[in-house]
Amino acid sequence: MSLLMNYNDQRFIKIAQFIFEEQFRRDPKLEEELDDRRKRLMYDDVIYNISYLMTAVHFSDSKIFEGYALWIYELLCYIMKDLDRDRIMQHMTDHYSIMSEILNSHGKELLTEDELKKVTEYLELAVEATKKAVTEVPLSKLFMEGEHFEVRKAYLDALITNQAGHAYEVINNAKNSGLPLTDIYEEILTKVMYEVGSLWHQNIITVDKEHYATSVTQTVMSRFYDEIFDRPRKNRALVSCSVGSELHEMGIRMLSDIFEYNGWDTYYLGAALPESALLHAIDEYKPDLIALSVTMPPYLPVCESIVKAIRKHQPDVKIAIGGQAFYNTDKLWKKWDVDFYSESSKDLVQWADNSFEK
Ligand code: B12
Repeated sequence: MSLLMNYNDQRFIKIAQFIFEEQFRRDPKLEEELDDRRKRLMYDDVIYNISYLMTAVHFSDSKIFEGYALWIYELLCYIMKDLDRDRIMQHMTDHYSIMSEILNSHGKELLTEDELKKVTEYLELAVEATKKAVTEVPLSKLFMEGEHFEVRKAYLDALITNQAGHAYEVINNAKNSGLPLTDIYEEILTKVMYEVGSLWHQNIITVDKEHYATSVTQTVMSRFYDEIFDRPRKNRALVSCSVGSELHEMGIRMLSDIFEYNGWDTYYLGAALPESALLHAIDEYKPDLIALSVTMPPYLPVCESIVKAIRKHQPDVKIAIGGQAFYNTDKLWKKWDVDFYSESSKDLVQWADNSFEK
């Protein structure tokens, strides 16, 4: 076992160099992702990685290297916040595969056949452990509590690992198992999107991953449309939108879908709708109910002014407000001339169905 912890052994350094160069040769993207400082650190890491592997082989204890593989993976995720967890997993699993190939081809004089067998086996175990670690992110209480945790976790994992097709499959299976649309929207998609926001906030996932999760979820929602628009009508109309320069519109879109599914004719007008356009839509669609959504607190004053404008324009129309901007207020909605506020879309549908019963 000549390689054991002997950092100055020239044969050891040569193997580390081979591994390092081979990884750059196979993956040209690394040149963009790693500046000179990161390259130096990576080179040092190659040497550490081999020494940990050799320690595991020395004691015939695969756990020594597996534990190290998880430790180094989390460390790299922490120090390379600009890279996705999925991408760092790729770095490391490629690295272990290259290590295995090179040790098996260039390490024959240094290691016995039995040791090389262990090298191969332990590196494969490290690949598997690192792949699994991608989705092992800290989860909030809100996410873990309540029914359907398994579905939420499976959907979140699919988003984190860029598997849009699988994400859709998870939701489709939930639907086929009888989960109502409202539960899928509120208990799964909403809570997963909150978790995505929280992971972004903690710098655990990148901005592009958050955008990816958003676009996959929007596509998943659109796949319900055949059913949503094919339900008995109630001859009631809803106009809904987000106000101000608010770009968050998935919540109000979910609300609108739930109303449509419940037999209402919905006019969902998207994000950042100006006041004049909303008043025009009210004249055109003559809704029974208007639902306004605010996520970012700085748009609350715009919402307040829109509520006043609607009241002046159409005193009889019912107005409901909601969205996360109200969560951290001292019941702000009570001070406005609105008919309904809730944190949940489901509550509004129930209230509306009762209020407008003929
Ligand atoms: C996706 C997302 C985006 C997307 C939005 C895309 C889209 N098409 O909607 C984009 C990338 C555009 C975005 C941008 C930004 N975002 Co953003 N975003 C999110 C994220 C991850 C998910 C939002 C979402 O869809 N949630 C799921 C929906 C279903 O939930 P919901 O809106 O709350 O709706 C539910 C209920 O509130 C209710 N409801 C909603 N409306 C109404 C209305 C009525 C009448 C009723 C009864 C009920 C109701 O029903 C819904 C269903 O249950 C959240 C995280 C989070 N906590 O939500 C951050 C989050 C909202 N974003 C945040 C931030 C900071 C930003 C940016 C400032 C980031 C930046 N630096 O650029 C910008 C601001 C852009 C802008 N001007 O609005 C912060 C807000 C922090 C704060 N409190 O101020 C959050 C909380 C992330 C975080 N954890 O820090 N974001």
